[in-house]
Amino acid sequence: MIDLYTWATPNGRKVSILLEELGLDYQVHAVDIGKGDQFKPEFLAISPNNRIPAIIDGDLALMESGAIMLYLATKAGRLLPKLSASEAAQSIVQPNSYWHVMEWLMWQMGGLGPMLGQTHHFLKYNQGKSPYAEERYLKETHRLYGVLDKRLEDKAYIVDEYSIADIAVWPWISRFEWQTIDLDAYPNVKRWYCDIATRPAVQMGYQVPMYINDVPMP
Ligand SMILES: N[C@@H](CCC(=O)N[C@@H](CS)C(=O)NCC(=O)O)C(=O)O
Repeated sequence: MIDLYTWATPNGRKVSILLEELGLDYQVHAVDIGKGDQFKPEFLAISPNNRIPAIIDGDLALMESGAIMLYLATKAGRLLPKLSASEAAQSIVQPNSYWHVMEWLMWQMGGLGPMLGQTHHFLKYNQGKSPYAEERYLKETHRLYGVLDKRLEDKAYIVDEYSIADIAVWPWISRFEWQTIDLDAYPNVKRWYCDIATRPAVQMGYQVPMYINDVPMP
């Protein structure tokens, strides 16, 4: 049984959706980041950066959603392409889809998530306080949507088959309304988003640790 420490945010939903997709047993611990639960010593012992999500699996405590996703997909042997046994044994690196899943997971962790997080901060929660920041992050948000739209031009999923790359990106796009994004301007993102939204595991994982709203649909 995996313990999941989470809240109803894109980073939290990345992990709950993945756990649902993998069919792994887990129990949920709600960490109310609005009330400061993330600063409690018992949570800091698991997640020293005072951020959700975090998991405990046996002796292993993990923070950082990207690391958690890699761990869970590796443990289950699904949603992350495998390096061949000979590659792993000989430390040979070949240009296969494993590396492209890594590439887009890192894109989400280092770019999409942090930038859209700033867009939420300035455009949704602090509108009018910093026109410069609003303009900067909205422009960056459109740039990132453009990059994703181009990537999805000739693909059903971000890398060949449905993978943790899609699951990492999708919950951030689910906040398109917060970001003042009209998905009609990004038709490939819209098609991909709507397709993934219909998955039962996505519908379930979105509602962890509690129901806030239905999955937003354009
Ligand atoms: N890089 C981290 C970011 C996690 C993160 O920013 N979590 C937010 C919620 S989405 C949080 O816990 N915020 C609490 C705080 O800012 O104190 C990850 O991907 O896990």
